Amino acid sequence: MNEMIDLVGRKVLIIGAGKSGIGSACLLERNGAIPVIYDSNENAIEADIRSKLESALGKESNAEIITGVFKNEMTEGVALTVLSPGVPTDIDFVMYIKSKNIPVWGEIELAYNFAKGKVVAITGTNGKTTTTSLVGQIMQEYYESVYIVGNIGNPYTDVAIDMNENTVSVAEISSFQLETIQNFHPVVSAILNVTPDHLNRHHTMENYAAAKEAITMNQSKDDFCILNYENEYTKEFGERCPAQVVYFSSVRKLENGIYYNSEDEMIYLAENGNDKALLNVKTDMNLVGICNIENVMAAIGISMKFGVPMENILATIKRFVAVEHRIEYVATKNGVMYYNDSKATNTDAAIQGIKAMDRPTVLLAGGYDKGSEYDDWINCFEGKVKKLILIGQTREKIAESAVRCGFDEADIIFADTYKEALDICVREAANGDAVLLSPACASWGMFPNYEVRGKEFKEYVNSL
Ligand code: UMA
Repeated sequence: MNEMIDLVGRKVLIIGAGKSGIGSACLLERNGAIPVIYDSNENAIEADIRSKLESALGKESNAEIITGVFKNEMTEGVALTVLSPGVPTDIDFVMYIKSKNIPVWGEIELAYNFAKGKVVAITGTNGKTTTTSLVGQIMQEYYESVYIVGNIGNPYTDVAIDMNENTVSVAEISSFQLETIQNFHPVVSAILNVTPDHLNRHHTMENYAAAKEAITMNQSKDDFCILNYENEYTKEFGERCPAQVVYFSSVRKLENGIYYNSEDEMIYLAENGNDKALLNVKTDMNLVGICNIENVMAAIGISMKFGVPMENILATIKRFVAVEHRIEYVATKNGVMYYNDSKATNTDAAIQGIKAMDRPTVLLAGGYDKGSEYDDWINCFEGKVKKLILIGQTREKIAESAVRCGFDEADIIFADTYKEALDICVREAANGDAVLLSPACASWGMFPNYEVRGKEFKEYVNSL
């Protein structure tokens, strides 16, 4: 607990009544503070928020709940404000709270002040969820008390008070969450990559990069930071990072660090020019694509520096399967490898899916029309897509875009139902090919959500 602020019997203003806000309110109430939950959504219903809170708390709550327009008097007697990650730090009422010298923490900072044990924290524009899941599994298979928390969808505040001195917290931390930390101090951190994203919130690339960099702000040379040598930003940051840096590279041999050699498809650990082969990316990993080779290298760096023996790290990597619905390998049937990338509900995500394929691919795509443009995605096919099977509302639009980008019209097939599309995929795929479900569209209209779309794909493949 932060000794500067005694919260027992004090009011704490929590902004946002989503997962983080409810987690924060429970943690505070369990520790004797009086939560005041404020949500600026005018349509938010106080009774619904109370019911979510009380079911999480397991008893009646003393919290005050306020929705709609912010009123300055809400800050009277408030000892601390806790922001949910989705609340911008520069909006008027937050600026007002700061002007009253009321400390403003994020949900991560609040949890950290109650948590025990050690933290490893992972950020980056892409790959954080896979890397966090993999590091989480490596830690869970080696240590007794491990929690996987943060942006991955499990609020850190939900579990902070269950921890002990030996707990390891593996935290996925977004740039939003990093804007509001103060004492948060991971012993090992990682910034996987920084490319333009969330600029509506951070306004400039510099601000966005600075938010990511903040993951190291309480680190010293006793700590470690794992960085991508092939990302312009993270490479440069390594030169001024306060922690000891371990680089990974998917492109070149490093003198010190972890690198991938595409010639023999092996990942190496280099220490002062001495290289040790760790694993083969084709036979020792169930994840595909350069992005996942990078995620695995980062996970090796994080776990190794935290103290997990290399043989344990490698054993878990061999067992680890992809996060469900993200370029998830399903099975090989009649020599055809099937991948479920149903979570690719937009073209950016679908680009990662197709890039991960290393063989002729029958691509199943299409779905609900969100008004997206498809050219950038189609231009990433790079001759790998041998047939494009299209379903849903967007099938004509995708086909038009494909033909415009030079894809052969004869290789586009429309299906009216999902079952028909799956049958066509099986028919069109030959020994040595891949079938990839990576729709680049939301599932609505044909499915309630992308999970159902992915599960039906897997059921179909497994029944072949
Ligand atoms: N709200 C306000 N005022 C505002 C903005 C929001 O009152 O100005 C209210 C909304 O009306 C809503 C609540 O705040 O009731 C939502 O809070 P939130 O957006 O912070 O969402 P949570 O449910 O608390 O979920 C958050 C993360 N969401 C965001 O960062 C937007 C989740 O990441 C995270 O899993 C969760 O905390 C647990 O830590 C999601 C995400 O999209 C998955 N993250 C982004 C990403 O991955 O790219 C950063």
